Amino acid sequence: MPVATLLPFTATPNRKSASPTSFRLTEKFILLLVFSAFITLCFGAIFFLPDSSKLLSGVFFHSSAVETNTHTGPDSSDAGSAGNDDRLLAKIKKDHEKALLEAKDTLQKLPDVIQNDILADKAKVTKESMGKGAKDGNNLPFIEYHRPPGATGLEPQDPETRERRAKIKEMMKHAWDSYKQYAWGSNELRPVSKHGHSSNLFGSIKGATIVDALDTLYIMEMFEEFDAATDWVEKSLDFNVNAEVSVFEVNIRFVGGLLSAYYLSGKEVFRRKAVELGEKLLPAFKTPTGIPWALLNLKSGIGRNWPWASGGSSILAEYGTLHLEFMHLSRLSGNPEFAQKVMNIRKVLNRLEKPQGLYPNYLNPNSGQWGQHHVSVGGLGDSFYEYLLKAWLMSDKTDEEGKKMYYDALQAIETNLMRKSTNGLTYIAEWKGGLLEHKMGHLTCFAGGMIALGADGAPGDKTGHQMEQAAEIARTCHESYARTTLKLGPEAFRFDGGVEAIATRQNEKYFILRPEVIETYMYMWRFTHDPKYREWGWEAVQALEQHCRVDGGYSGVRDVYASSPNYDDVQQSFYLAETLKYLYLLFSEDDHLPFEHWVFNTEAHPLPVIRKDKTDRPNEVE
Ligand code: DMJ
Repeated sequence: MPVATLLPFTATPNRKSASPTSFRLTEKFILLLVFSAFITLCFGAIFFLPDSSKLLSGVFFHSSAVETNTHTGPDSSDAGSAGNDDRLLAKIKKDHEKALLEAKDTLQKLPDVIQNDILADKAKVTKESMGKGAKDGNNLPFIEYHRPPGATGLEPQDPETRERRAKIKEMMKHAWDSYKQYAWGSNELRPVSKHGHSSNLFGSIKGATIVDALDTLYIMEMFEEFDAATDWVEKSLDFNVNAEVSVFEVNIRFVGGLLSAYYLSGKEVFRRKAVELGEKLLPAFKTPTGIPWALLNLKSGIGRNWPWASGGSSILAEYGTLHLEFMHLSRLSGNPEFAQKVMNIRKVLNRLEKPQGLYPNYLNPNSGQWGQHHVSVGGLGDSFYEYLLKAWLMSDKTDEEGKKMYYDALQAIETNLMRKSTNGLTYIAEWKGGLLEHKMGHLTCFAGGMIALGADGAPGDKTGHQMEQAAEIARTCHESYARTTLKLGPEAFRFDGGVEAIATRQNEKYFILRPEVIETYMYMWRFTHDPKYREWGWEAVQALEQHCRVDGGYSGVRDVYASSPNYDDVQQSFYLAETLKYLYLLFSEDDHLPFEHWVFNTEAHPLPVIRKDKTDRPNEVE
């Protein structure tokens, strides 16, 4: 059969048109068969198209790329369009393959590596935003604020404790109102002569009491006072001063106070001010070793050390007490420089040989060598050890280096400095070039609380042993109060010449409203719930009320062995920041500023634990 007979629509020379009526039945059947096969083929083709939304969008819809190419330029000819389509398809295919390869790579990575990649990308973005002008604390990266748990606490169940706690709040009100009335805006109050007082530790920065007291006002729920203090910070706290300040004091009181106020209240002004001040402190690190100067002119950025410090040395307790605040400054500003500076201090220390494993109090920032070999857990050394332990706790126990440095140092202290008196009082002596001076400072009494706080993580099976040491130090420090006439502790007490826990030198008999003994009671109470710690705290409250309270606030006294107080006429800012705060917490429930969420800086300013698994929310702890 010729093909022509099978194709009725094929024109033949002799036939002008072909009418369906003229087909035979078999022809009609073949025609129907061919037609339905054609329809089936077209319809089926749709299902064999590639399964890609990208490709489909190019086929069924006009993507913007297709649109652009078909309407512009010399390529809009038919031939050009065809070339364009090929290039487009090739590009789409390439992108598709690249995306598949990346996804495959990602799937093969460990979760940790993926997490690190995310962190690196985030740091890059933050750094770029910092580069766009976040240098003055005014242009900080956005942070969603989440208040950590326990910022305020419930009333204690027990009526006596409730009453005592209310009494401490009343004391805070008296201290604050007096400052407000007689010294508002000055650094501290002279409660007897009733006017302002400024120590040169803060240069011409003003308002130390306001910034130091902010968090105490907040946790005691004195919100009206807190708002007045916030208003002052907003309008009057000024760091643009041409004056020399103590880097350590400004850091622990101002930076620490502002950071705590931010974490408790969420008010941006505190974050901004803390970062602004932190930036101003950075030039202190411009030394050959990166060990910071003790003193810094905030305007010129020129630093120097205390003239009395062994051969121009920096002081262990000063350069070693920046870590907690600077880690938080990096988290809140997105600027890694703060953290880098304090991590470098550790590097320098870890390269040095330590006599008997001990850290001398003096280190030369130019040579990187120790100065005089004087070791103390009191003044000049104290909070360095505290910050090693707390750096580990604040890092959610990830800072293994801080942990190791702390427990190694504590072991060396136990071996070389800790002693028991004839009548069984444990004390921590001072070490001068291998010789012991059997004296313990009021400042050293914080060590009871520190050792208790670290006991749980102690290596080996030393937890119980360290808790005992902490309890013994608390007892010794209580004795130093109990053996005075005013029932307040002397600045330093001795264990030689036939005395135990008593000050023998006139210039060591004063009490300046310091917190360390009460701080240790507070930690011991939280860890043991032994009622004696609350009783000892209450004894101190009664002595403060009887001998330090005056009409215009609270004053230190010159001699705790005298029969009546001789006032020094200073209400220290740390009385509001630390002494009254630790007393209040001693009579509060444990879920108020709980230790698993908060770490106190050395001025008792609470800073939240930085959770290792909450990388995107620096101030959220739960
Ligand atoms: C406070 O400023 C801090 O506790 C510091 O670490 C040492 N001493 C005073 C209070 O005594």
